[in-house]
Amino acid sequence: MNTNQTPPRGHAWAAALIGVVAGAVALGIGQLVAGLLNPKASPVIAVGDAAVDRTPAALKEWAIRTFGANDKLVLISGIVVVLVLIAAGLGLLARRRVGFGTTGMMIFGIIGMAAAFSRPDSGPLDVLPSVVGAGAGAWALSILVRRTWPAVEPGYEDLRRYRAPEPPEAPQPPEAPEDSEGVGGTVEGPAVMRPGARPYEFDRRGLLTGVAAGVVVAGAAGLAGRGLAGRLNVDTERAQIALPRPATPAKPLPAGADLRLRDLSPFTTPNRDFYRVDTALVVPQVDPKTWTLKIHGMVDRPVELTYADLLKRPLMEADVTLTCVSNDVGGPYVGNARWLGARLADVLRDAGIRSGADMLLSTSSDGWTCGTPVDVAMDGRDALLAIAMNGEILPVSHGFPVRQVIPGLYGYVSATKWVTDIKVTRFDQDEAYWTPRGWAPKGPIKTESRIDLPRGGSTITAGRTAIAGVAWAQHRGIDAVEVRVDKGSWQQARLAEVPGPDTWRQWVVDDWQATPGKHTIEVRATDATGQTQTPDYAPPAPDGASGWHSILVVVK
Ligand SMILES: Nc1nc2c(c(=O)[nH]1)N[C@H]1C(S)=C(S)[C@@H](COP(=O)(O)O)O[C@H]1N2
Ligand SMILES: [Mo]
Repeated sequence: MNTNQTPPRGHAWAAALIGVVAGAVALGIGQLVAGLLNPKASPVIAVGDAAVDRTPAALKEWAIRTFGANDKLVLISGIVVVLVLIAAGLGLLARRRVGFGTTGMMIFGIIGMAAAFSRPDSGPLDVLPSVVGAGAGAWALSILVRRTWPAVEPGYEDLRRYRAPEPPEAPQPPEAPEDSEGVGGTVEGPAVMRPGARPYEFDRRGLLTGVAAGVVVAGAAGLAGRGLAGRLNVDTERAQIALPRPATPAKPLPAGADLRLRDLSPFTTPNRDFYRVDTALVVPQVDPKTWTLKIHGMVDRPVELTYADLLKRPLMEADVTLTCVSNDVGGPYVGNARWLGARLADVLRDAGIRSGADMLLSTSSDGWTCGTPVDVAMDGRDALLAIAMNGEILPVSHGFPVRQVIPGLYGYVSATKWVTDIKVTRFDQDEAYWTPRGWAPKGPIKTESRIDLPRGGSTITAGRTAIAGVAWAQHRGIDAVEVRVDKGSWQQARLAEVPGPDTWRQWVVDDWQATPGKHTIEVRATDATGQTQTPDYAPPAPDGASGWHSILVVVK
């Protein structure tokens, strides 16, 4: 007796296609549910966030070096490509047995669920987008897979109960020839075709309407989900806040702070050009009306501040250059802005730091953490709880409503955006986000300098040429910058003015006589403690890059 219960199989390409469509339905519905509940719980974002959190230092460094500011886009695109391949695979599994495909879909739902649930800021409802999405995807898969099956006569339509006709010549279960293009395969099979149908032909129109319906459902659900997520954005709240007046305005910038050379980084980086580095795939949307900052841990009086409380404090302005520890020698992850905020030290003093505490563990609304030495925050430098940047309420992507700005430390140990919590603690008791991922617990900024012009790798014309750039050694200050061409003697660069030790400093060598040929230009800076930049190259991990920036130019 032949008890073969395998249903007839459709074409492999059709199975892969419906797998992808079912996958799209799963993600679209997942997005819709996420839009209703929490945009960050969308399956792709949840998996992406989980991937980001599991990224070790070396990989993060590589991603930032390779993809720069597009690293998030690349990650999301990578996840989508992998998901498309997996979905196609699920379609092929469903072609063998429907249950294989739907089970596979549910397994991916569970992965999405686990990813959503593993977020530090997740709630129990965050598993729903993945669960409902996977359910919808499995359902779509089980419906669509039937449309890839060969058409059969009435009475054989319940293909789950399909049995191959009895021997004598036990025929193969009708399987699409792998090499055939679409319909009209020529392999022989059981004579159970719909009258008039060609052997192994399936209802192509049925398949295509099913696919089209799936695509429409996925697209509509996905768009609706995004639209719903948009209602949670805080652009309106932000626009309604009037820029408060500083109690202590910054002194006007010295006249010579900006040399105003074409292609030289301007002294103040406009907000729209300011680099952005964070682990958030969806920019946190924090409503200032409900924002609070808790200060607790090793303090005498735990404090909880509202946004209104913060605005009532005397606000001060400071020009501070931020630098990312991931910035390689010559890299772009450094920018300078005028920040407005409340003094962090005053707020901490209100709480009363207990002796023995040496770490401020700050946490953002999305659960990222940052460890700052207490003595740095308290030593009188312009460490701020900042609410504005360059005369504008903080942009959402730069930490609205409130972020930390602390001169002299790399961003990962100082510059918490969307900050909601500061725990006063000890380095031997707590660990911040990047520490277990291979970055140093403490991160004072290393003295660095960068050549902005001429551009590395460019071709320039012979004759008198300016060489210019920026140098930084926050909270120590830059005292000298030297340049040499083709390993010749070091030449002092002219330094621009600075408002203080916490910003970068522009420099220029005005009178290089560029002669035809290839030339190497190198730069090194000396900070106000008298230390000159080491020539020894170190990569960004674990505690910041070192070495001289060196460029090659062709002179014609
Ligand atoms: N909430 C949060 N804050 C964060 C980060 C982050 O991942 N999440 N990254 C830090 C790092 S590594 C840097 S360099 C600075 C960058 O600030 P910016 O994006 O405003 O330039 O933010 C810091 N603050
Ligand atoms: Mo950073």
